[in-house]
Amino acid sequence: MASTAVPKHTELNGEMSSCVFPCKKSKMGNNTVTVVLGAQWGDEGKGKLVDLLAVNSDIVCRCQGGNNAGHTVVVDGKEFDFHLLPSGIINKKCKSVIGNGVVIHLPGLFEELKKNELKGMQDWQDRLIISDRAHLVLDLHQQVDGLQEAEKGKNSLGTTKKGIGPTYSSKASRNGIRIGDLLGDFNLFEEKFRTIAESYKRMFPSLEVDVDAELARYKEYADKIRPLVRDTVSYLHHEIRSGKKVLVEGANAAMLDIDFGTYPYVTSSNCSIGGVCTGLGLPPNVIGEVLGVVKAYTTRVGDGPFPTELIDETGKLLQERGHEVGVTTKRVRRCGWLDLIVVRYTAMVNGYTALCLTKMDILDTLSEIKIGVAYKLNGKIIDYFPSSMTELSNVEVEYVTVPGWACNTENVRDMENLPSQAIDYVKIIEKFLGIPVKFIGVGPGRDSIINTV
Ligand code: 2SA
Ligand code: GDP
Ligand code: MG
Repeated sequence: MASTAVPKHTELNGEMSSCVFPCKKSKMGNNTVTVVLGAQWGDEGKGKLVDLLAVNSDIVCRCQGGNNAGHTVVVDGKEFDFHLLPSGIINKKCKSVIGNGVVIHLPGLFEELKKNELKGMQDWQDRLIISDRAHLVLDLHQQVDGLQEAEKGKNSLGTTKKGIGPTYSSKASRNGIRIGDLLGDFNLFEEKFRTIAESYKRMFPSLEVDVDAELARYKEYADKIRPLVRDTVSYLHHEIRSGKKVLVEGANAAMLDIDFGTYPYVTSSNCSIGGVCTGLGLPPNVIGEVLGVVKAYTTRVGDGPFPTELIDETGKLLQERGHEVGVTTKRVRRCGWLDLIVVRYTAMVNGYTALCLTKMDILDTLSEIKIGVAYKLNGKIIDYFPSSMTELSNVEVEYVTVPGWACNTENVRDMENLPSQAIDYVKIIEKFLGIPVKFIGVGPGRDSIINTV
């Protein structure tokens, strides 16, 4: 396990050098940042782990995605769902950073803040920090998301229609509008807004945008958001230099990564380890622990190939027992057996130092459990993860079948009290991947976790 020792400020003589994590001699590459990443197709329970780790962190950051994400945290029986806000926001001791790689729908953000205020979240104004480099998701991006999906017809991707793809497209084509633009000269913001609206109108004549009304609305948002915005790159570097513990909350998951996921059935950001560096302006040498969150079975919401999918009674049982419904869109999630070929592939990309295995309790009623351990194509085992969706749709999965534990694990809090079959299930995963399982989730609440070390 990588060291989580924090460099002392004095070790850098307290100076702000031109390169903050500079050369080999620096003590700054001391792996002070812990990262939580989804190891499958999302909804593994990242929010719960982040909430748990936030207790020992000073800053929790989101680095990519937008309010397509839905992260659930359950504390004392009260459920919070976070979309744009880092799940650490309910922790009064933690600052929450929305980094440059995130795309922000301001109406959605303020709605989310209001909703959580009603649930008892207080003083978030003192804790929330937003990057001036983050891009804005406009309502028109959300409309375009819906129009593009409708245009694709039966080939639609099953997006959340939160405008994520169109916003990252605007960013990549350099028409995007950043938070900093909104807070600068409003005339320039207006010019950018009109340009982007006209350009999308040309592509989608049915698009409805009341530009003047939108501009008036954004003027108000600018005033509301101004106190929260800063350059988060220098902020984070400064805080890390002064010994603060940073936790990064990945959104979506590696199989939805724009490069490594099941393209085109992916989201539009890098939801794997690279997105942590680019979405926060952190160099790789500050990253220590990389915790992969793995659901004890597999789920997927949206379209695209899913080799271990169960379209039968067992799939239905997992869906129902696991309450597998999208946190953002309320879509029913597809369910299947744990696919270790998927997790091994994402482990290669992300370099997990340890795993958090969630939702073990959902398997409690099964007498037999299958685990996908190899893919075959044309009768032969393949040693790579297919990039072609045609190939992935045609793989035949080889399973190992293990006995279930057929008893309730919800109240188990240590390894010794887990049924032997459940321990064996964990061991198979550890052995196959060569990565230790550090946490095991046995319920949605903050306390429903087994710390294996
Ligand atoms: P998008 O909207 O462009 O990012 O959609 C592209 C694909 O990414 C999938 N996606 C997700 N998959 C799992 N969970 C996500 N968050 C919500 C949740 C999803 C929901 O926590 O349940 O409520 O439906 C998420 N966000 C994006 C999406 O399904 C597309 O396959
Ligand atoms: P995320 O997007 O990865 O944060 O996950 P979601 O919040 O979308 O979905 C995970 C769901 O499983 C949420 O409803 C959590 O409250 C719940 N959950 C997380 N861990 C566990 C667990 O170990 N057991 C059970 N039963 N539920 C869990
Ligand atoms: Mg989710």
